[in-house]
Amino acid sequence: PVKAAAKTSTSATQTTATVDKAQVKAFKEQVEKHLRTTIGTSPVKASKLAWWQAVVATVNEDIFGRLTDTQQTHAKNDTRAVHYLSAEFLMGRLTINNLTNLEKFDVAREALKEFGLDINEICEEEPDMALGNGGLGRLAACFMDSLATCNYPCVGYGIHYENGLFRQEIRAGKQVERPDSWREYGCPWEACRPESVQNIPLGGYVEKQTAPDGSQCSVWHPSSMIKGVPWDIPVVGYRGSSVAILRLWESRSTEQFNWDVFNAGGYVDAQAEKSLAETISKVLYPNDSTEAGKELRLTQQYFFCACSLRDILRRYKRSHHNDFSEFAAKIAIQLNDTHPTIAIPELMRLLIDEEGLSYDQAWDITSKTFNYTNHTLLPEALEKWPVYIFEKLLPRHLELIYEINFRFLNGPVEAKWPGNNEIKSRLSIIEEGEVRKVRMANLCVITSEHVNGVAKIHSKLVKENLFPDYAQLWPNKFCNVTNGVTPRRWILSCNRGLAELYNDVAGKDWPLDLDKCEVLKKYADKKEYQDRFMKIKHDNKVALAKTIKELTGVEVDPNAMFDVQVKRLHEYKRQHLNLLYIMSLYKSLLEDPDQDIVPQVFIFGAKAAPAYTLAKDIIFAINAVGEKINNDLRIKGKLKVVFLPNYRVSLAEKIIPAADISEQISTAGYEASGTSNMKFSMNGALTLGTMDGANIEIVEQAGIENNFIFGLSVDEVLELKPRYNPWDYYNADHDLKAVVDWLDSDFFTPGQPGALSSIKTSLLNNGDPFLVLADFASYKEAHQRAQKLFKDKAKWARAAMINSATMGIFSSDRSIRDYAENIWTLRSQIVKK
Ligand code: NBY
Repeated sequence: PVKAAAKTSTSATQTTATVDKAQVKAFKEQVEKHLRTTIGTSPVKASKLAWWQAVVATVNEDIFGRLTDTQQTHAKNDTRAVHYLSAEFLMGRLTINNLTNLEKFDVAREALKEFGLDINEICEEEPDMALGNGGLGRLAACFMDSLATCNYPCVGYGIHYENGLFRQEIRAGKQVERPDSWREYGCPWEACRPESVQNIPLGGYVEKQTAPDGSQCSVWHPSSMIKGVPWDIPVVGYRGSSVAILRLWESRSTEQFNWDVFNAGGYVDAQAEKSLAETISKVLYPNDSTEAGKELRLTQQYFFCACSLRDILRRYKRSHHNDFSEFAAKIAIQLNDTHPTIAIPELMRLLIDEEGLSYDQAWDITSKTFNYTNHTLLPEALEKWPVYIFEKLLPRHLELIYEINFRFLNGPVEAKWPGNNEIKSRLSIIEEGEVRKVRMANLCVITSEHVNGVAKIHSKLVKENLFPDYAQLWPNKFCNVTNGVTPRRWILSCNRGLAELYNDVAGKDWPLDLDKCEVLKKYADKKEYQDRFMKIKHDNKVALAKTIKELTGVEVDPNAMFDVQVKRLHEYKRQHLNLLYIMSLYKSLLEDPDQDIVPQVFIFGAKAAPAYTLAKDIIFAINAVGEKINNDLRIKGKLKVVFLPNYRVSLAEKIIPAADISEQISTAGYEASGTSNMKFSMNGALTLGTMDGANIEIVEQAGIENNFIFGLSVDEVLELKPRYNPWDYYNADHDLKAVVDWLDSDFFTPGQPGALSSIKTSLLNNGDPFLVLADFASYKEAHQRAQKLFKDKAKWARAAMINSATMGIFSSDRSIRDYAENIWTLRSQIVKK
């Protein structure tokens, strides 16, 4: 049924779809109306920013109408809903996505063209909403898109950070952090909802009172109040199905905030005090593993959880008054990692102290309401808060945590392991020691109905290695939900050429059912389709080459193999393994410049946590090595290395569609899932990776023969780790030794000997904790396989097409349906127009 494939020569951003003239005219009129009456300018003098704002205002007209429909449907049916609590939502830009989901992108493009404007240029005006660090935050954003698309009643709750993740500049090869103020000129997508403001108590002390019947009760006397102001960001589902709400809380001071200072005539002092309350939502912590015991961080977590729970309770009580018997039937709460754990004792407190329920009633409800998703096995990344911080900020919550712990240890634990104090101390929420600590993950596991990991291997390790005792107690609590990504953003919006190919071979519904893309497999051996597929890739590479030139000044050849590693910088993700390989390739080219190798461009993007010194050293090393290689005429441009500054969602949308190779090279057992691995594969990159996280499931779908798998397995890592000696590998491998030693010279950093030595030190003297040297030889060999296949254009195209075609299960719609069916028992609701 498919027409000749090669005839449509589509560029990365152009589609050939015919666009309805009347719709274009209407869109144009609306944009012009908003330009004049909402923005207060006119077509002749409007800036690009003003045009963008007018486009958003136009789109919002559609969205807000559908939002009202959605909310009325849910209210009328009194539906069960899920509440996704996450300290991070990495939304990126919304314009192109919302246009795409409303099926208005082509209309908007044509309308703007008639004004003499390029839609992509106009949309470049939009700042990224970078309210997250990495995978965890982006997962939450993809889930919002899928929840809306699949019509599940839901609310996403998070923090309205004034400053998102820092903007990264590279100066003299080094990372410099700059503040990110994403709403400096206002964010036209968000709506403030003053009618839903909350007041949140904090600090103070707990008073013990004896009730008339002789029972003891606790009365919390907080020392201050913080105001929580909600900002709503509507998330529209594909084809406008339903509109989900992302509600982000901003902190403000209240009059109660240090009222005493104010009354004493300290007007100016009180104004200064104000800033303390307003600090709470000021900035996103830029750490993507753990954040060590910072008081402000716990305050942030508590603040947004307390606001969200009051919001949930308020809405529940509107239809059920003070009858809480239906609460757990109507409300599901998902904890995105342990960051919102404080919601557990807060719900207990609200039910007992504010609503007058008994402890048992409150526990019955709470333990049926919460579920917990784990995203990491790194022991240092499991959140633990010193008890003294709790005493100071949340004394009543600490009391409730002790009570939960007491009942747990003396109930289920004592019943299963009578008199076993060793197990009790392992399972306790409280860690004893010089500084007593609250283990947030233990509180989550004890309270939650379900605990899930984010890829099959990860969920197995969560159950067997991280929480083995809990798994003995409650084997059915533990489950898996493999991550996914939204195909609307990660194919349809960012790779229009590929989207059109899928429209042609799979029909237009594939963005709602990604399994449909599998038909492309049937064409994987047909030259005309291979050519079309590779033409799309080539066009995307041409576009990326232009971006690379603009951002770094480096010229790269779109015919070279684009080898990409973009993700947070972490030792376990092993960007330095990639770097060692590049150095060895460079070395062999210097030894034999006429060698027939595939020209390659190595592309990096990565932010390092500002206090993570070694991570920053690795960024510097990549830039130093790149500088040398890119300017070395002897190698005749066969090798280029570029580090793209300020990696973020909008840059990912340009990079991923242009990749040939996707580097997913974490030490096996350390990457919980990975999600960019899925995006790359969907867009036709081949994975060069370890058997870790979701890589395992990706090659299960796409075939191990269509990817380049290398390195130690999870079991082999666990076996080798205790007896690992990096020197054995260093001494046994000439090439490895040479490149590691190269780091110690001043070859890449003239005049600064030792500038790259910290990497060598970590690999040899600090024990190489992530087994970089152990995997080096195998990694090199995988690269050789990749080069060999790249030379065979037909075989490469076939493998790329099979990768793209078989990623159906990695749609976040599938993940969300898994959660809805197995964890939330949530039914979708068709929204009436
Ligand atoms: O979550 C990531 C995992 O590393 C990745 O394998 C997985 O695919 C993804 C989604 O499940 N984890 C992650 O991104 N974590 C963070 O960003 C993060 C942020 C803050 C803190 C800890 C972790 N914190 O303690 O503040």
